[in-house]
Amino acid sequence: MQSGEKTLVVGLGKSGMAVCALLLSRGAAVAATDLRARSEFNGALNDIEDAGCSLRVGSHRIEDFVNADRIVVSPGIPLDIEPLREARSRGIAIMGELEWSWRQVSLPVIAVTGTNGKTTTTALIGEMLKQAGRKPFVGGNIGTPLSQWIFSGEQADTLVLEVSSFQLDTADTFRPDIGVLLNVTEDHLDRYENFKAYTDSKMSLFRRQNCENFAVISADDPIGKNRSRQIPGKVLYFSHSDPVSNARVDGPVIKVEVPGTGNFEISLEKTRLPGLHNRENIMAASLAAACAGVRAEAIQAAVDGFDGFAHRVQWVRNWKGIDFYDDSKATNVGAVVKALEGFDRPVLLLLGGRDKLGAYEPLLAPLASRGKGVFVFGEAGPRIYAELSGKVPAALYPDLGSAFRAAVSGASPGDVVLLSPACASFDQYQSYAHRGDHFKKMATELV
Ligand code: UMA
Repeated sequence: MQSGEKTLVVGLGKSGMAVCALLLSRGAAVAATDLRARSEFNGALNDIEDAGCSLRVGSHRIEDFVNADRIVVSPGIPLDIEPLREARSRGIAIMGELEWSWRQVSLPVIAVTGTNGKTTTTALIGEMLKQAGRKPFVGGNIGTPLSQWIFSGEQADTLVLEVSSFQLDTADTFRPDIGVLLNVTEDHLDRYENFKAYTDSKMSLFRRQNCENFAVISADDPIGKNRSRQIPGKVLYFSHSDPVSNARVDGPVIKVEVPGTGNFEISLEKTRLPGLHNRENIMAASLAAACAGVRAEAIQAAVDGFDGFAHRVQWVRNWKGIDFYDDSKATNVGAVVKALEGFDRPVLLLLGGRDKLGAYEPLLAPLASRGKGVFVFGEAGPRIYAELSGKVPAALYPDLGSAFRAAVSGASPGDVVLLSPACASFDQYQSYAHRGDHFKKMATELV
């Protein structure tokens, strides 16, 4: 960055705030803009303003965008808003927080994307590296933006990053040494023109890779598998069933074969990560860690010791023989399919929230074998109900509370009551965590 150049930061959530703080600490000229009104920030703007950031809040103005030398956008900013289009037409460099911060560091990068499982897999890779005595930074879309970690001044020897499609859309030169694509199913169709555009975004993780880099792909995912031929790096596959994959489930173990590092087995006997989808996450993480030079003992120790995350098929309690699971993080249909496939008992499924406009029809197959009832709620309720009713037992409720009460009264000992909503939470909650906490509270208060 040349001195005197002005950077405009768009969006002042976690990503934008961290970019501003880092740039300001380096004495750069920084302007920032956010659609939220000043009063909504509750004083959070004070530090960057005191450090010299010039602010425009409450609206975006085209002149701020076209007067910048460079624009750093937060992942949640739609890339087709008028001021960005205008800046793009004038040749002003636009990049995302991930791209910008990646350019500031030179450390090996392991990047994980996919519609579902990213957070668990990213954290598990981090644990495997730690078990091997390494010092990874684990972050990105998982919670701590890379720029925030750089600003903190903490040390690391490897970056393990969860990467979203939104971040990839603005990451033109980002090149992970090891890239992991877990799966691609419908999501974010409210932001992408169609499923192909979303798929292209996910595949762009690999576009800058060279023949020295690794790509870890699911052989069971048709999108990843079919498009893996385009990947310039060394491709390693994981699979539940494909016998020639580099990692595959074989009874109670995962067999791993990575050229150059030898073959080993990882036992699944002690893992506390439930369900088939977590087998995939463990396989992908094991391959990525092995590519990074982690030995089998460290991988096994991480698999045995890892507890998983809140709101991801998290067991809440058993009440009168009924198990309650909180999977509020499942905000798309693919995640719900995977959650359902993890159960071999009758499931009463709580489904609904803010619609992301994908099809709900893929739920029918897993529901046919274990769906005891679907309790549909929230803004998306009527559309989901219209798609599923008549094909599976379904009923419509105004909110999660009433859907929950109906599910509990229909459940018997041995059943599972599962909140796995397939929708965003913002129609009735602040976040998926807020929604999951409400579910957990209702389940814990049952007497
Ligand atoms: N804003 C504008 N103009 C607009 C739209 C939004 O100014 O046109 C402002 C909003 O008023 C708000 C700010 O932009 O103040 C929000 O920016 P953001 O949505 O990028 O929020 P961050 O806090 O920076 O969070 C982002 C990721 N958010 C999204 O991708 C939507 C977080 O992922 C991520 O954890 C964080 O960076 C740190 O890397 C969340 C997410 O939902 C968890 N990700 C999606 C997913 O996982 O499916 C992709």
